[in-house]
Amino acid sequence: MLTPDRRSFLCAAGAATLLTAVSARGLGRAFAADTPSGPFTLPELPYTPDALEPHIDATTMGLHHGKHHQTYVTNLNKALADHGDLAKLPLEELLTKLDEVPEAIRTAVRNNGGGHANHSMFWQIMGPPGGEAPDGELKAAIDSDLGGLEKLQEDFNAAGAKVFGSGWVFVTVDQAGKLALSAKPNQDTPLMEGKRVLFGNDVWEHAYYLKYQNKRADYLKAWWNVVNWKAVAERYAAAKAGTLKV
Ligand code: MN3
Repeated sequence: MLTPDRRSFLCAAGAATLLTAVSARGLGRAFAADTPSGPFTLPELPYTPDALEPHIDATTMGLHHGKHHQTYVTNLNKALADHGDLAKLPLEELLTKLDEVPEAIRTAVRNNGGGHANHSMFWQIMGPPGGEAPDGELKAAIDSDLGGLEKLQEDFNAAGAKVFGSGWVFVTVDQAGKLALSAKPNQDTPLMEGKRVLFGNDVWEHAYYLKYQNKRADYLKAWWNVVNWKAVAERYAAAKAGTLKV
């Protein structure tokens, strides 16, 4: 047990540390001491929030990236704060080991880890409207595995419309380059089954409600205008090379 002197020394030392933290990093950071800043961090948007206008509005993008995605990152770090061994894993590996994650944090890791992975992919595969259509090996795979771009869009939009509540629609890719459609609820991802995601669309209301309200089908249709096929082709090549992450 601590002696009163020892205790007051520790209190004073603690206060001094706090004061140093306050002066060095600002008041907000000092009071956020129980919110770890890593190991996972919010990736920068690869374009400005208004770059996807008019199909996805700047306000939605700003909130979606800066608030929603940031919250997944923050809550994932919080869940893993006392689990250094798990916090060290790459995200795509952590998501394949959910059954090894302690039950007390498993749902938090599933929802927030999945959310972090899904959104990190999502920003990458979009870009300003008017980009190029798929070509080369990617186009060939879409033609042979998904019946061509038009059929893919039709099936993808139908799968997105069918998600009850919140979720995602994905096209997965294996190391042989084979493509498949996959819809998931909540923030689940094919990564949880050890698969790789080529691209996907977020059908949570937060992704479209400000502009499209209840008209999810209109959002699904318009979204194809901002798919960055060049980025998707890079992910396709990475999948075949075995280097594609989230
Ligand atoms: Mn989202």
